[in-house]
Amino acid sequence: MQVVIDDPRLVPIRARVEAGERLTFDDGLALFRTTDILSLGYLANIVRERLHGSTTYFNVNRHINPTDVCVASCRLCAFGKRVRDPKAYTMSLEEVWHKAGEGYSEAVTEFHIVGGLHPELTLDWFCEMLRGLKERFPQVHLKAFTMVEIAYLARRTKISIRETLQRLRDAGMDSLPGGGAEIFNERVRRIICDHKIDGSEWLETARTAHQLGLRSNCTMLYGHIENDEDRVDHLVKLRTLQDETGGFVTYIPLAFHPDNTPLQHIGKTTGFADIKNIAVARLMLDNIPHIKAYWVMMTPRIAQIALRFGADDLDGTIVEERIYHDAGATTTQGLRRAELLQLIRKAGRVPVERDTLYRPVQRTESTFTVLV
Ligand code: V47
Repeated sequence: MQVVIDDPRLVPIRARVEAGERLTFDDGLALFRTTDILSLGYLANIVRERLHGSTTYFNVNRHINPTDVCVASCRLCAFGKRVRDPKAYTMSLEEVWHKAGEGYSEAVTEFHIVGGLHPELTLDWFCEMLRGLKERFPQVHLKAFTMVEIAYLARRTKISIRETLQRLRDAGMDSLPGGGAEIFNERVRRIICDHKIDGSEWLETARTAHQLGLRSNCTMLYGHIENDEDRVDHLVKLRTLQDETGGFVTYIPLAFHPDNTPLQHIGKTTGFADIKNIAVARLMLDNIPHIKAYWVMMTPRIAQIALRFGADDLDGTIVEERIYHDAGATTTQGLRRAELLQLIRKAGRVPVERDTLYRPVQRTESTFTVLV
């Protein structure tokens, strides 16, 4: 089929995509600068279908945020609270274990566990939390702690990143989520999250995790004060690390939600920008297997469209989400498995329930088997 490409800047990129060649930094800029969204989607869909056909992944997961106390005070964030804030919360270990079992009857295959940088919770506390979860839910994959939390725990415990990761892994951590990467450019980082580890430390922590055999996801926060160059630079840095380690499983572009943050004056992202960030990622990140349209952040309606613009994953049931809802997300807290199936099928795609590492899951009622 000969599709007409309206934007002449995309014509040479089309040739490279069709030949399976790597796109350059300047290609990335052209992709972010085009308004020819249909051609962009056409190109991203070529790569998406080459890798995954029509298969669209989702999982049955539960988010757990043990604390919202955070020493970092990032301007981008509406979730973190100071330790003495009367609205702040910190769960006890028993509360974490209880929370894990609450919710839908559908048996979850993953707990996604992230929280604030708490000045008093120790590495031993987190190890006990993981051990307790494994004891109670031995079949559930524990995807826990952003690179930022790992680096903070290492600093507070006065041990290396490697040893911190090893101890958490020995206690039951199976992989790491992709949060905290924000945008690697230091100028932007100083404004939106100046108390966080810098971009090179985020990448170095991911490198160490991958060297230990742990897989992780990766993200980029867009739609605040970053420019096109910052976004392309971020994607290229992830791609370069992936060439070295192969440890990233999934990339998730995260749209900035400004409500209740000090950056409230910045408007919300548009559907156009959300779709574009999915498509450009699919085209630039040729070595990262999966691109996730995170429905909480994009809304299920836009996430469904994204399945035709490069995304092959919708994330999961989630049950209870706090980080985006504190920042003004209007989406529901969780989706049922049947709703995810329907969203995918109505987009003409083939749903496949997966575990965290993308092994298909076969279900009978509320139990499951991972097919290896
Ligand atoms: O690290 C925080 C971002 C991340 C805001 O790995 C905000 O499978 C927008 O990383 N507006 C947490 N974004 C979410 C995350 C994630 C989500 C789903 C799946 C996976 C995965 C990872 O959300 C934070 C930060 O980058 N964030 N505040 C905000 N106001």
